[in-house]
Amino acid sequence: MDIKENLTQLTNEQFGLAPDQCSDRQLYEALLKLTCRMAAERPAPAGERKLYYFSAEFLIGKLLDNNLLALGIRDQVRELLSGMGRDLNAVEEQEPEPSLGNGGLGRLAACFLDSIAALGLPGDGVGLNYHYGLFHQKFVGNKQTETPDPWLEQENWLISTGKSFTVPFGGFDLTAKLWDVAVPGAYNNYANRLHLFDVEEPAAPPESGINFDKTDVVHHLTSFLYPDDGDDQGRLLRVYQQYFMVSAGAQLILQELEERGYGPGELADHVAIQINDTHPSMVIPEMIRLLTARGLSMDDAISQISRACAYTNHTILAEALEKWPVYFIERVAPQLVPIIRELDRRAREVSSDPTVAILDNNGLVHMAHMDIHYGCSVNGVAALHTEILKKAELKAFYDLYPDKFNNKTNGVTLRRWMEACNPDLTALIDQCIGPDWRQNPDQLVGLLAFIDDEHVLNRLLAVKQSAKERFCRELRDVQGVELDPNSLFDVQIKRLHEYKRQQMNALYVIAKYLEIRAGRLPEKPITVIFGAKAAPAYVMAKHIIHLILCLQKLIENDPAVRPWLRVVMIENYNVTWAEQLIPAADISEQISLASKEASGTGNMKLMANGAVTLGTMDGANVEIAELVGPDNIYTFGAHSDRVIHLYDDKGGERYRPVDYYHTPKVEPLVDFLLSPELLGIGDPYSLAALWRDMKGKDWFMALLDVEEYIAVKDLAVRQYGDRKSWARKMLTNIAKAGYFSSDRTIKQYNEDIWHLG
Ligand code: 26V
Repeated sequence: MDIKENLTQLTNEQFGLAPDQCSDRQLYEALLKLTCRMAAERPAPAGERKLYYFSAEFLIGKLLDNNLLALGIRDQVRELLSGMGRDLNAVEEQEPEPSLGNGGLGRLAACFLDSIAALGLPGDGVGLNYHYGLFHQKFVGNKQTETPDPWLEQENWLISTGKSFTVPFGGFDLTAKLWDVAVPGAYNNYANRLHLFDVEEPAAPPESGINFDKTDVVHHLTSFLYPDDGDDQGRLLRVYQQYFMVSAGAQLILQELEERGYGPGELADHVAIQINDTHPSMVIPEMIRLLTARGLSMDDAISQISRACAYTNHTILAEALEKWPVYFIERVAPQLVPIIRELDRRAREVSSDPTVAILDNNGLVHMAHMDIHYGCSVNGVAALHTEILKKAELKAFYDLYPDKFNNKTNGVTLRRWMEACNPDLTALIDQCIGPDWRQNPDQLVGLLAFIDDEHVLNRLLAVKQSAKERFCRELRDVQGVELDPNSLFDVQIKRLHEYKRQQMNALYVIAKYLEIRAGRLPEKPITVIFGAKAAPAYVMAKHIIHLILCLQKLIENDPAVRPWLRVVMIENYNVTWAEQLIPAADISEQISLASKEASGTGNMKLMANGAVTLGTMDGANVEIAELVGPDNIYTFGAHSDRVIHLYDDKGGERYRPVDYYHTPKVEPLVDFLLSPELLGIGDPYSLAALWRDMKGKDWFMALLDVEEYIAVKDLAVRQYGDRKSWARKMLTNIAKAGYFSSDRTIKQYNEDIWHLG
């Protein structure tokens, strides 16, 4: 197909202009239409079984670049535009980012859709069409504020399907309209779909902030993505959202099954349903309801759904495991309650252990328990995480159903996280080992043949340097902050949560600040870069953001410290920022308290772009460490078994932060929160609250690991000075990143769970 002809036709039709007369915005709209059309015209992959990946979040990020790449026309379009003196990057900047996810879980779902399509497997996503996605973060007075982030412009990726389904809520029905986003597969001519359900009459944006009438379900059901952590309000709305998604999704599945010529009694032979965390768990009772309404017996309906469904667990944090009061479900979807009670009754026949019941004595429905009893597979997202599920969190279930448990270590799509976001690195790799690593990421190990090749090592350093310079320009233009691209870029980018321990990194900054003030300079200037959003109601997370922003300001205004140490927090960190920052990172901060980070996926993206991990033995860091070997990663901190022991109030020794606070090295760092320097900049109430918490509670044990953390980070900073040896570490990390391709992860899901044929 002739791209030039098509583009010309489109710009003529839309704007009455030739492409070279168009603005970047107009070119973006024309390219959007072109790629959307090309992708939508592609057929779906065939197969005996079709996967439906149910997820409350799909953090897809901008799509133009990704889709041009998958359609195989990216280079052509880039050349065409540059022939007209235009720059594809500038055109791509016009696209608003769809922020339909909070963080790791949502981005993983997006990577998975990309891989499912690239592997030519029949599999669609099912989710909700949030109008404002995750909030837009702005810093005002060194604090986070939140505003809505509308991404749905007139021109967007949604394809109107004309399909709709009636969702029967208690007391009223609501129509779920189906919109699709095409997901073209790289390396083939297929496309899958991301199905996003929406209400018929979405509400207008809120007047101010992100507050809205949470009781107006009819209009607001799809307004906002639920900010996962902490927000207690709107829990009922969340249940409405979940039932809306799964009821419409289950009806779509049955409609497609019928269109493919199969009856409801053949569901499991032709359908696989992946339940991404517990948000879509009500698909189980809902599908049972629909199957029995179509004539199946309860036994048969349960047998079908149990063979079709599989559940992925993404966290062991107790507060994140969903338990809905049965009266919520009574109100939202009363027709499910007798089914859930029956499922609970049958589960109690399998085991009399009350801890594995679905409905507990407090009237709470344990969503994960329903998934485990009535699904065919339970998986964790990294080897260590799955082991902890089996040995601790879900031990009673593992004893009951050992064969259901399996591990699927997460992965990321290297098409977006290397090829698209780091073209210079991609070109260097191509020159070294040829282009086939794209489809066989394990071939990246071929880079190890160049471990002593000075020319390649120097080029690798040059690629990193230019990514850092590019990032500095972007940050200056957008946020007005000037950084030194010759300093070491130490990067921690992820949601703000106490278990991820951004506060421990802040203590490192304080340690360096105090040393520099005392005349002891680091080997190399250091720039500590944070990107993080805090859930709007998560008070402690907001105190930590405040501390980091205060440190940023303190150091910016200190001419003695500023040349040696900088701190910057990126405003509104999102997928688009990640794509610019990850190629520029030298050190990848993965410092969660061991056992708490189920996997992490930023760790994988960063290593694939040549950042060296500084991390605890947590989540997928453990696998990274095994792959790259001790010379190519910096690990520290208490291991998960010790941490679990420290939490154990029966047999264990209870962790007491004061024991670690009262040491000559730690006390001055923590007390700096109440120093005149910081109190002069920040909110004394917020700083004092954080100080009190660190000393008295420190639930995620930052003080346990902080001394070792600082020592290891200092070592990394010193070793960074030996450029050749550092380049070897970078190369080794890139060479071993192939394992973390989500294509590998998806192949394993397919072989072990989905069997899409
Ligand atoms: C949810 C909540 C909800 C209520 C209060 C606290 C809390 C804390 C965390 C969460 C997140 C739950 C799910 C999640 O996003 N998990 C992430 O999934 C990623 C993909 O598997 C994985 O890489 C991350 O380690 C994991 O945190």
